[in-house]
Amino acid sequence: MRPILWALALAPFTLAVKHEDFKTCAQSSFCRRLKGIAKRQAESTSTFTSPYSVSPPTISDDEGRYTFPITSSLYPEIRFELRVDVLAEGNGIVRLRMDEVASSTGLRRYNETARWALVEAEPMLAGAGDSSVRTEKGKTVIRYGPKEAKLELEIQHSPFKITQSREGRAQVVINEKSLFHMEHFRKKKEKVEAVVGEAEQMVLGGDGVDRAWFEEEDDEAFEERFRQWTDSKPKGPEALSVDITFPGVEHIYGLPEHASPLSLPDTVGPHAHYSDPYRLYNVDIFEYLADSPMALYGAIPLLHAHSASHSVGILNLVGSDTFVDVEHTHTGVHTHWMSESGILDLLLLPGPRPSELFKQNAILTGTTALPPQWSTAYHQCRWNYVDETDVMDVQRRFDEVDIPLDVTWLDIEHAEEHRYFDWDAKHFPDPVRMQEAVAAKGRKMVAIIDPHIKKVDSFRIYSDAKDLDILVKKADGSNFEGWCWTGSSVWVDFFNPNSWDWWTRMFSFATWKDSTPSLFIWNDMNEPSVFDGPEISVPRDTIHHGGWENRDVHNINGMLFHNQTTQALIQRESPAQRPFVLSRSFFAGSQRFSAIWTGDNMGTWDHFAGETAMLLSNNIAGMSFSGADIGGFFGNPSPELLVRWYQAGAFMPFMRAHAHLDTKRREPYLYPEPTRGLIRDAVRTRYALLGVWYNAFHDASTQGWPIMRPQYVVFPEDKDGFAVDDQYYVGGEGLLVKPVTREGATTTEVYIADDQPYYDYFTHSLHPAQATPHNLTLSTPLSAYPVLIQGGSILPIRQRIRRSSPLMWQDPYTLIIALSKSGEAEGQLYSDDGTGYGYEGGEYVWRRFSLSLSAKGKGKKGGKGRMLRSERHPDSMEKEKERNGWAEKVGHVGVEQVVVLGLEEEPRDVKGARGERVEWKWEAGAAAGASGKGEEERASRLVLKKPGVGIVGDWQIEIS
Ligand code: NBV
Repeated sequence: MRPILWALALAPFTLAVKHEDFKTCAQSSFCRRLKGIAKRQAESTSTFTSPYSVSPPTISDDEGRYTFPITSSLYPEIRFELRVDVLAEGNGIVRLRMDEVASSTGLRRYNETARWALVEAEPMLAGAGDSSVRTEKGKTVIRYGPKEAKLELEIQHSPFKITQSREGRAQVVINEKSLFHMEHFRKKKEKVEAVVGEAEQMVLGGDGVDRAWFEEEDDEAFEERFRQWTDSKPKGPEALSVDITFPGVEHIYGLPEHASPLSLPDTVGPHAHYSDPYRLYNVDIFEYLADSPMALYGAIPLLHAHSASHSVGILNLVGSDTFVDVEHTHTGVHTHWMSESGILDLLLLPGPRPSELFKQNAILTGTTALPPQWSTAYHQCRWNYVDETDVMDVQRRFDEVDIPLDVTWLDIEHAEEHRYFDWDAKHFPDPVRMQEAVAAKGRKMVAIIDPHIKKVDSFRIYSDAKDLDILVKKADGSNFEGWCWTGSSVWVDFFNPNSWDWWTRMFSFATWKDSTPSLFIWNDMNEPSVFDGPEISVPRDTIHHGGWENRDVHNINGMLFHNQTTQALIQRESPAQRPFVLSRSFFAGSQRFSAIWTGDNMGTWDHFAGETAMLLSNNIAGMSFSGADIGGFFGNPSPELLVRWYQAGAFMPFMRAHAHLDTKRREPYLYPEPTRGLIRDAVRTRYALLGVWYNAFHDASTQGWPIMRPQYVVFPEDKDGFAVDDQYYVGGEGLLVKPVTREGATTTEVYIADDQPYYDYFTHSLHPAQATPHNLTLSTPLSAYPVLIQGGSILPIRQRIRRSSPLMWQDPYTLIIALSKSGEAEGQLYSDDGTGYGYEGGEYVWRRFSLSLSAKGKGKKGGKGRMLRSERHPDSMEKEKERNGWAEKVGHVGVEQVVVLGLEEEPRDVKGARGERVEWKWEAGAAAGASGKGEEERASRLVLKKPGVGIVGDWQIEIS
């Protein structure tokens, strides 16, 4: 091991992030230059106007596409072009693209981000009649979208400004602050400091702004140093600045990945919470801070701007290093985006509610792929399970203590000298035997495949990739080499299409003989992490396919790696099985391929507490299949913290425990009671609710809905909930969760925004409906945490928990029905084989359950006259007439119990599907403290035992 590796492995846990490894805005020449404009503007006493104008204002109309030439008065000889596309889908999505036209230098800006991030790089344009354009004095106005929405894009010619409005109200304003600037390509001799002599300073922009004012002197515009590294910057300055204002809103959300609150606090101005902008630059950051705008492993340049009256979104397709300043004022929220390179490719999502923003983003970047169902269950990871015996021990010991487990993970030490694909034969002499033994318990394994490739000719992955000439290159054309776990390493350039088939072949069972269908993949370190590189990554001037620099594609790079791994897993079997790949790095669109996790968190209360907001931010940006290492990667959490983390983890879309090499072993079975029992309860709760999770994943995969939904999404008009980011709803399932993240907390407050009753999921105690938003104070000793069922919901749960989720496929369900204040409820159950693609052809069962007042019971809120129905879900396209293999397979799966919470009185009769009398048990509700012991109010419970119905086919049960 080289010293740096020792340092990583042995670092004491009290160390915090190494700030010096990562650039601040002030240390990045492009950010300095662009922020300089904003600073000078803020400090100046006179107003200055943008030097850019739409000139001349000629417009070409080509079926929803409008093209505007643009010029800058500072550089009259340089031509820019703005293209406005009105898209066919999404009720009024507009795409704005701007680029420099035919630079005399022959250089081009990177314009392919959309190709990787979007489902279709060129989404369909609206038809000619779907938008109209008029040019009047000094402006051009495009009308588009649904008639009633009255969406308009006003392009002010000079100074250049774009305003998007709905029904006459401005919602997004671009260049309101005159910070828009696209640095044009120039030869080094023309660089700003050289050209801004006396004469040049006479070239003025609007209001006397001169070139020097707009482009401050910068010695590092053509070559930049950071610590011991020099960035050769062959294209010189090519940065892009754009200010985007959201009038009339008080909150903006998004821009993952940051360890920051969901509602993004200011980075500039009098209320700045952070002193540097939010940074999007995928990096491997060691011991990251729990509250910081610093860059992390992934980047999604998407924002929601939200108020009680409207929501709008933007997706800024840029893959280069990007800093974003945020400032709230009484008129709205201002953002200032500063990117190192690339064109402007900005999508305006019109909303007008969060629910529509999700659909609009899904149209563009796609939805979460429906994962194999087992991957929504519990994963046990550690760096490292050392050998086959260790792995088999884990299986046995989980069984012994009755804690379910679906997936056992192997970290980097499983590979010989970290040559991924080659198993360490000493510790894993027969990987196939091991995988099969694990699979025999209905379980899976995940092995890590990192992107660094050991540079030794005897390693086939290296020699293949070298021969195919698909490696990332240095500026001089030679293969880039860097240092990572493997020692001296190279990296495949997944932008190169020649790498794709080859990578797929590496995962075929014929090539990778030590793999089986129950082995899945973890792609770590794909920012990529390079131990001896600038900011622990590849130098920006390394070259990818097409001659693009890493600078241009940096944030997209990790997504290409995990995408190709995903494609390889899909192709290794016929018929294809659903893949599972966990990635650390991600970009807009990653949700189509993989799950992600929040990387190397610390086993501390502050990290734990911040995670909910981080996961919510991922979720609203499309990346729903996200989780955080349970227990924290670094450090040794106390039993209390670990229990709380399991309780929270049971309600994260991706549920995995993981730990650093140097931590004490912390598999749940190692703990004495009560810790072990409390962890068991949490994991088993996940398994009981797997059907509910699958419903939420299914909605995410079809609609783009987030799985974790923050308050502003569920209650978009409830202002008091807009900043709440420590509780959330699970999909549209009516489950409200609040992790207990305070040490020693014996009570926890939950915010309730609506006027529905809520029922404790575990105890069925009742929190009666209240007319106005309020806080509930719940008792949360270590054994308890707030999971509430919103009145009006039906949850399909399972009471029998087996050692792994696939073994539960034919176990019966229990329907938990939590009545709304009007005495009704509804829910759903989506199921399919959980692993294949048969569902795409209609091989699934999708039910809608409802409990409604029947005609004779209407008006009487009591227990009379209700009908519980199971019907085909209205959106279902499942096969009914032709053979539906899945429906046949689960035709015998029953509903073993129905539990109705909140009926006002015991029914007189319950008739089953065939008119037979169904047996029931009735427990009347009880007022708070009824027995004098201070207990909470209890909901009434009607339990229908063996109601004689199943999960396939229509039925109804009458409760009268
Ligand atoms: O592969 C080792 C670790 C892994 O366990 C962790 O989850 C990753 O985020 N990996 C990072 C590399 C080094 C960590 C210090």
